[in-house]
Amino acid sequence: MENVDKLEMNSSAADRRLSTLARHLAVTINNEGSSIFSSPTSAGDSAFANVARAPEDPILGVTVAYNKDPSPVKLNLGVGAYRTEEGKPLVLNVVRKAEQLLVNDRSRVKEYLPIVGLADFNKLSAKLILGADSPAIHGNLVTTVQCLSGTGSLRVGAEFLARHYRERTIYIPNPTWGNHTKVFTLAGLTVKTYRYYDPVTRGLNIQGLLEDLESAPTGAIVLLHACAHNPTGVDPTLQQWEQIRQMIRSKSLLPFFDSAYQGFASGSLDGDAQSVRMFVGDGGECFIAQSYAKNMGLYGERVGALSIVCRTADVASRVNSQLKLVIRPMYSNPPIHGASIVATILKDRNLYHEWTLELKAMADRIITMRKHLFDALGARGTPGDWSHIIKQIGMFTFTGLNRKQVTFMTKEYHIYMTSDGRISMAGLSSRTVPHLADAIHAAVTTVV
Ligand code: PLA
Repeated sequence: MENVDKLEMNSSAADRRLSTLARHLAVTINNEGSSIFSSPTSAGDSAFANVARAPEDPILGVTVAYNKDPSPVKLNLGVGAYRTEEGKPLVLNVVRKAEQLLVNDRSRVKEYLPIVGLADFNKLSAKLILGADSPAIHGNLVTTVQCLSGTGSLRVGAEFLARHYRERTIYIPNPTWGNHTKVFTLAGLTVKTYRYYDPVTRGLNIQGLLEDLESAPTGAIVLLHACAHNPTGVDPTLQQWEQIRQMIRSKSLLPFFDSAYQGFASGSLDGDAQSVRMFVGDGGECFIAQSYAKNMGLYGERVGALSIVCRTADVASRVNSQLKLVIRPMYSNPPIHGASIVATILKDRNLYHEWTLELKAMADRIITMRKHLFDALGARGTPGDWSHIIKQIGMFTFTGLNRKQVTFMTKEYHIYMTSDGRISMAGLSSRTVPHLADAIHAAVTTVV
């Protein structure tokens, strides 16, 4: 009998997922003005003749378009990927060193990792975000699983919540990283938004944010960007974080932190973890998805971690057992190389120190680019207040340029960026700032 009940429960979860998927696809397809039933023109007898062409991803598709452009002056400010002053991707020195150590160690093998990943990596990742002296870690209240970078960590966390948490609505900020809605919807959660950014002040709409959280149903999940909010570059102050924390706890909402930029906002790993630590410090529960893509430059290695902070050690260990059931049928277990690099760096005092210096240098270069761009627009007398360029935090500037102006800049200046006017400051260099400033000036003065 019990098994039958379980089966029924599972099948209704599966139904829910299927209908969510159908809804999601319907939206995508309608946006494209076509339908899966539209008849093909040249697909012959293919079993997939009715597959509609999907649009490119709004962020990664920018790189696809950039790669096709033969112009020598083209500039990719779409995806958030760090570039050097020479415009080249950067492999951190400390990463090269760690890789050398790994290669030289002949005792290392390529066996499968456990389902939850590399144990050292998990422990060190929790320590990195929560702090070495975190009582939650010392009390074994935290369970951490290695996942496929930030995205995979969000997805595993969302899948767990869809199966085991009573409230299936997640509130995400408006705007937010474009993939959040898809990750959470396809995991079976219902996505709603809370007010975040005020286009008039180009700052945080703290009033709207608090009101929206106040009217959320008790227990709802709330997605928070731990630091360097993407795409706006606007973060709450510590005082505002405290207001948010109080609201979340008073309504028994469940915080889910997305920490994709630790160290990139302020240049300090501890500084950028303060929001998360504030929430963990109050003894309440929370989820944290960590990515090493940006702060260690390990983009393509797909290294990340999901930590769930629970009330008791016993709950944490039961949660861990269920996370394994989420992961095993999805990708069985995570890859070994990137996590080994991270663990090598995090556990060695000298390598860790070297990493913090390289990270600070990346953060500082981004801040310098902000200043250069701001000055360059000032020098051109570009109409408007551009002070948000130097006020915003992290990898991106949310310029305020509209879709038409973005299209103009791409067409006339070969500058690639997302259509919401977000530019990756990490993709700029002293050499390319004048070109961008010229383009923005032309867009603002000729396109409304
Ligand atoms: N969360 C946020 C807020 C992000 O901005 C990104 C990456 C991720 C999670 C996922 O990163 P990961 O899976 O690679 O660890 N956002 C990028 C890239 C940098 C992307 O869209 O995939 C961006 O350009 O917005």
